[in-house]
Amino acid sequence: METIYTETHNLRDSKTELYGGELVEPFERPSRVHYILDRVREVNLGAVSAPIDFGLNPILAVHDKNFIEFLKSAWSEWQTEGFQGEAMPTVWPARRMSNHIPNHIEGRLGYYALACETTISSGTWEAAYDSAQVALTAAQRLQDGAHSIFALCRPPGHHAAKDMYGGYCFINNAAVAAQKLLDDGAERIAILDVDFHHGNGTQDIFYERNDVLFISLHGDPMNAFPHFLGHADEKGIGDGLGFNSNYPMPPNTDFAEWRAALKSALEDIAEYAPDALIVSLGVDTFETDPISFFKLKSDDFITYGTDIAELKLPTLFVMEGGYDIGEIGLNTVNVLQGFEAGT
Ligand code: 7XA
Ligand code: ZN
Repeated sequence: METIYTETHNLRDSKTELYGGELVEPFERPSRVHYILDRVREVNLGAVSAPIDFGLNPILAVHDKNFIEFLKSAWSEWQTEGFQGEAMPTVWPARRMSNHIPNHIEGRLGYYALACETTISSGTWEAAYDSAQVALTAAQRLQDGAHSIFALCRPPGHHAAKDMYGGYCFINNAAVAAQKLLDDGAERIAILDVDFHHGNGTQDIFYERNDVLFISLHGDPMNAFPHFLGHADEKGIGDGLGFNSNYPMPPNTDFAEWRAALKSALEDIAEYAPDALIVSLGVDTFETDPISFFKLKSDDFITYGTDIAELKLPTLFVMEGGYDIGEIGLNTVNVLQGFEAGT
């Protein structure tokens, strides 16, 4: 399986994350991807190739133009104010407040952020833009006939909504890739999100549409980030009704329980008969992930990769989360090798 990768992700190297009331070194850091790439090379998974630049239009096909303009300029606007730390929101349009988009960067950060752990700093926009290009290039490879492809995206994307960032995400790489496949002729795309966290951004983007089936397996939002989306009763609206499925699961969920949800999701995907499958691949379901509460073991990642291969669909894996950095390479590549073994 080919991997699409660019070292531009290193530009996303923020120094702070608000966690437990402290500013700590971010869990989402460049070394995550270095370990994954090391493992890709160690097992000779396949070629590692640079992305093509598809420009801004495919990003604007799923994101609000003003939001993208904000992401581009937020860091320089923040610096212009003379602030010394990294850019983070401190105020939100909470219940019964106005929805005017403020001029001041402090207000616009609150308007466009869904959470405040994720700072914006030097190089954030450039890395996020290239991460989307990695996903777009991977989508192009599927269109060119590849059966499977790995988009080693960083920063991740599945929390980024049409006009919101947060949860370490800025541009929704999986959504951008799905939209490209549709715009280039596909009729139906399925997105299976196996990251520990609910893919609220992907759900938001496609919630009223029936050309993308979105299914997410994740920690119950009653107990896990993003807390305000990801419940089982969120089924889509309008044309999208019936094309959104959530499988929230409780603390300490083990592989048997998780796999039962996966099997149900795979049946729904098979019935939908998409032209291609996009897997939002986060390995923060691992038993020792520092910010998650599922109990998958390293071998389980091989098993479920093989389960996904049974769909026999052209499949694009898009990297999302995973923070046990010592094991992130093994667990991620286990999924890809499991998939190849089942192909
Ligand atoms: O898939 N999403 C992630 O892995 C990031 C979740 C961010 C959680 C922040 C909670 N303080
Ligand atoms: Zn996650």
